[in-house]
Amino acid sequence: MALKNEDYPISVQFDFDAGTFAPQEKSVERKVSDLAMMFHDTTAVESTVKAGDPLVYEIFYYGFKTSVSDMALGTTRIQPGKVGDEYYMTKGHFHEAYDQPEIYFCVKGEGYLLMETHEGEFQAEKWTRGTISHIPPMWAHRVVNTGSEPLVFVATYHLAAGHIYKDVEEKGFLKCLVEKDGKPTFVLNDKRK
Ligand code: M6P
Ligand code: ZN
Repeated sequence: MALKNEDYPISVQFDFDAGTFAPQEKSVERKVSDLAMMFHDTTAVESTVKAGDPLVYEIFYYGFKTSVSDMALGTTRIQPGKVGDEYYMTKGHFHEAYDQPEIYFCVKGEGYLLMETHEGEFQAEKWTRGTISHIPPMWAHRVVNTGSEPLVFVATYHLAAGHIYKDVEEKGFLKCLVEKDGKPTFVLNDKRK
């Protein structure tokens, strides 16, 4: 089969200090207002948005699409911070394709990877620099930054996986991470009580 331009090997360069890589295809920013329905304290959401709507996280993408494959790279940089007592986190999503897994690699910072199935199985993985987690198909996934510096993780997945946000927007994850007595603490999500 004749090779097309996109079928040749390609590399990008990761910057461990910045938590980004170059070249990039695109990037997306999410602020507190983009995550308004995700945090449990709606009054704190309102006042944080009014006070300047800070950046929560950025995603940098590269899709290594070839004529026969669709491996993709995403790097996410979550700022340290809280809305009320709840730590900054990603929206979290299920994959559209039921048979698609993903690998997350924590390269900077500390926090938790929360995962949950439609059947209500919940699992949280403690993350420090160097933790690599496999997210099996059919588990929703969200990352929470409980540290005092940016949390950066690298994701690899197939573009065919797709994202479904609806379930997480409506019900959240079974547990939230809030600061209690200065420590990250799991509490049951109000929407599930
Ligand atoms: C990773 C990948 C992306 C995802 C991003 C942020 O980089 O899983 O597919 O978009 O994290 O997560 P979310 O889409 O839940 O905001
Ligand atoms: Zn995913």
